[in-house]
Parts: sequence; structure tokens; C-alpha cells
Amino acid sequence: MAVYLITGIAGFIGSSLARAVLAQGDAVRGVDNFSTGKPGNIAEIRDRIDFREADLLDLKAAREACHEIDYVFHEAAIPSVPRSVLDPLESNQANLDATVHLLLAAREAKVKRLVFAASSAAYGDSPTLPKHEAMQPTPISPYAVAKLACEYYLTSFYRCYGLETVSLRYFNIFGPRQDPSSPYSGVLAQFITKMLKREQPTIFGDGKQSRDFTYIDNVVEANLLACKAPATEVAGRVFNVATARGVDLNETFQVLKKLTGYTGEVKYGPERTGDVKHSVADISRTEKYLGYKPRVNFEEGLARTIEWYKTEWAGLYGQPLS
Ligand code: UD2
Repeated sequence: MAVYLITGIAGFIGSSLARAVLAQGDAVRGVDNFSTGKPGNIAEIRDRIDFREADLLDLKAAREACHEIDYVFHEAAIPSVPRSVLDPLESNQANLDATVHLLLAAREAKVKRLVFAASSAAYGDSPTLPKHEAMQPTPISPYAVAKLACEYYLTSFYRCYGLETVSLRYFNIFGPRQDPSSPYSGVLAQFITKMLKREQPTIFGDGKQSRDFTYIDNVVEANLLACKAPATEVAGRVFNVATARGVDLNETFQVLKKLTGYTGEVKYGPERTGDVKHSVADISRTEKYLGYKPRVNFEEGLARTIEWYKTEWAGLYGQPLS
């Protein structure tokens, strides 16, 4: 039985990974400082994991977290472009400094492999589509810069110290347990919950911006594959995790209208500073080296997510959706 450390375990992605690791019969240790994570996300598995409330900015806590660990899934972050534009120092500390601490701790603990939640934000607004890993990154927001710098650190720790690292560039992940309650929440979580409550959502800009919205189960699978792939093929490298299909926000709103029964219209507001216009992935490298295939498509993912918000969200957070 292997032992996995999951940072940001109380977050949407971390808590989904924890369930998958437990399901394959391995052990889970988790850390979270609850800056964006929610205790409710791990309540149901709390007695089956070694959970520690800790902040990776505390190097001692990072070292204790990595002690006798085989694999690390590093999901802890402040994952928001606009929040980083408002507070770049906070973004740098939570996203970059904490990662360097974790890398140091993982190297000392001789973990087998560390897999990192990198971001498609690294590509910025380079005009080439789809985005592939060999492209020159052109990050716009402080968040994107911090996530990209982490990738470079991961590669450096592999090349300088032999710590096996893999960066997975997530493309706009969505699914059950994604928090819709903050203005910094992902657009699908916000739109779905608003539309179920018959509240009007707002599109920032003209709605022609596109995203490669990726359902959480695809991401979980990519992480598990990243632990298993041969080091000679994946260590120190970066891989897109996406579906290879982009949809724009206007179209997304129309699809959500059908799925939620919302009959109102959308409002348009000013474009968000630091926003990327188009984001669609080339996933051929991930398919080739990780054996990854996106198994749940956008529509199926949306249907499952809407069902979860309708049936589970109210129970967990006491905010009924009509
Ligand atoms: C970025 C990254 C993503 C992930 C995420 C973490 C890109 C392309 N993607 O997502 O991979 O790292 O950061 O937060 O950089 N929007 C609205 N109305 C709303 C909310 C959002 O129109 O109420 C727009 C927003 O302006 C943007 C799109 O929806 O154009 C997606 O926004 P988001 O915050 O869900 O994610 P994004 O693309 O910043």
C-alpha cells in the first residue's frame, strides 16, 4: 500500500483525488489551511485519512507532511486570476513560495514522485490554438506567472536533485464540490448555481472567450496515470490535462439554459483584467506519454455537476437550490 500526500485536500480537486486514492486501496495524508478549501469536502472521508490543518508556508509543517510519503499530489493554491491581480503578493506566497517549501520537503523525504496542479493560464494570450506544451508561455496574470514559475522549479528539482516531478497543466476544471460561493469561483460553478436559483449570471466581456472545460474525473485519472508512467518519459516535464475542445461562454450559457431550465437572459459586464481570450488544448503529448484520454465530455460532465448541486450542495452547505 502506497501513502499519498494531498495538499489542498479540502478543495474541490484535492478532495476528489483523495476519494480516488482511497478507492484504489492506498493511504491518504492530507493538508489544508482552509484558505479556500472547505471542511465539508472531506467530512465523509475524514476518519479514513490522516488530516492535518497546516500551511505549507510553514516549512516545518511541510516537512512533517512529507515524512514517509510515497507520492505527492500538490493541489494547494489560491486558484484565481482576478484575486492575483488584486493581491499579487498573496498569490506569490500561496502559489509559489509554498510550492518551493513543499519541493524542499519532498526532496528531503525522498518521495517517489510529486505531481503538481499547473495551469493553462501559463499559455496566456498567445494566438496559436490549440495550445501545446512546446509553445513559449506568455503568462498575463500574477497567478499565471506563479504557476509557471512552479513548473520551472519542478523541472529544476528533477534535474538538480533527481526528485521525480510532473506538472499537469489543468484547463478550467469543473465538477461536483467546486465552490460556487465566492466571486473568484470558477465560471461554471457560479453560472450553474445562479441559474438553478433563477438568478441572472454575468458574462465578463463579449462572451466570445473560449475555454477547454474539463470534468474532474478526467483530471483525477491524469494524476493517477502521472504517478505510474515511466520516469524516463514524464519526470521533469509538463502535460496538458484537458479535452481538446473549446466552447465559448455564450454557447456555454445556452447549453446551461437547457440543462437548468433557466429562462432568463445573461447580463454582460466589463472584460476581466488579466483574462485570457482563447484556451483550447492539444492533448497529444499527454495521450502519448501518460496514456490519458478524456473519458467524460463537456455535456456529460455538466449533467453530472448540475445533478450534484441540486442534490448534494444544499445538504453540505445549507443553501438550497430550487
Ligand atoms: C484560469 C485558468 C484555469 C485555472 C483557473 C483557476 C486560463 C485559460 N485558465 O481560469 O486553468 O488555473 O484559472 O482559477 O487561464 N467569467 C464570467 N462570469 C463570471 C465568472 C467568470 O464571464 O461570473 C469569465 C471569466 O472572465 C473568464 C471565463 O469566464 O473569461 C473563465 O473564468 P474562470 O474564473 O472560471 O477561469 P479562468 O479562465 O480565469
